[in-house]
Amino acid sequence: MLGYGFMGKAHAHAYRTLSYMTWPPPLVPRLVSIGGRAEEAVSDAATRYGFERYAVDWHELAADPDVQLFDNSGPNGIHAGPTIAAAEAGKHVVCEKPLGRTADESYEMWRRVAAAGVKHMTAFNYRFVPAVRLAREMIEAGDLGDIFHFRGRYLQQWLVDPAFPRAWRLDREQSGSGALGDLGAHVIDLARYLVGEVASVFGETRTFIPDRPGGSVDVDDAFGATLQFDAGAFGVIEASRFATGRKNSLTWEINGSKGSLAFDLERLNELQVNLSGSEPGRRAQGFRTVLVTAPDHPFAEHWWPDGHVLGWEHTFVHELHHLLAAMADDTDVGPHGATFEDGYRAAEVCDAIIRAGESGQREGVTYRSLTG
Ligand code: SOE
Repeated sequence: MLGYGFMGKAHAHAYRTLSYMTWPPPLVPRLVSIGGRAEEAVSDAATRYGFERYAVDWHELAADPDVQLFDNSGPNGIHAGPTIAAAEAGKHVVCEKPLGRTADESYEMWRRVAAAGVKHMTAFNYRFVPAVRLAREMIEAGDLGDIFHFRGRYLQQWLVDPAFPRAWRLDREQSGSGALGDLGAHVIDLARYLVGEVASVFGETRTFIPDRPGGSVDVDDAFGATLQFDAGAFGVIEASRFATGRKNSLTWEINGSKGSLAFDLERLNELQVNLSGSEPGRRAQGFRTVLVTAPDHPFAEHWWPDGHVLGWEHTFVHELHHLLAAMADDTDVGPHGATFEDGYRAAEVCDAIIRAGESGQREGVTYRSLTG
């Protein structure tokens, strides 16, 4: 594993938990080595998370003969080099989102890693919320009919304070973009997973505070965009780090000819369901709350009796379990896991939103294949 901060902790927790909660696990993870530049911190992380050793140089991790899966939980600027090197050394790879800092970098990652013939997954963990998987199953089964709307937003507040210093997430060289790639990429991935491919976008970005202690900010603090989906649906999406009062608010709603679904990450065990066609009459119409913890709900087999709710950290358990199963059985990571192609496609949508902001015009989204 490269990176021991927030995401490293979430992934390490998942590897440890899945090895006894999902029974029998597809593979039993052995936490071989963890990498990071600050020796004291990475050595502490190795002890705390249960890794056998640590490395301050990622080349050591990528070349380690004991490593079979390389988990890149590091900042965006070190996604490409180490992940490609590990894949070319024959290791399966999982990389945090956004995959690369730009669509070009993401494409290069997909191309090189696919050519290495290893399994690859972009860590869009919200695909692995049970309510999100249930929504996907319902949409695939036609329960919503024709989809008209996707409405999604991801709101945080941590940049409202002008004294908050410039960190790596505010530096384009290290992060690629701001709220767009960090939060918007999740919304875009969910839009693609639930509704389908995005054909064109219109959008704008904003930077409210361009100068902070430690330097200037050259990424967006917020963005808004409209999406035209291939299949005809209309999307409206938004993300911000300036949404005062909102901590980690990821919400989406989908409206179709036969019904609607709505989700809120801060109530992640619930799916709001309105199947208008099956309601008894207009006066009784409305959304009802389905608690997605029943024995026949997605991922329930790993956990507790009905009603014993899950948390944010469990999305990573499901996600990494899925990847280990693909490795063990040589099955595809997609369509439920996001592959590097999915990571690349989300990046094309992000780049198109930036282009639309610059041009003031609707921008088409074109996707490259591996052959060109
Ligand atoms: C920080 O904004 C962050 O950790 C994102 O990087 C994650 O992808 C999101 O899940 C939570 O917020």
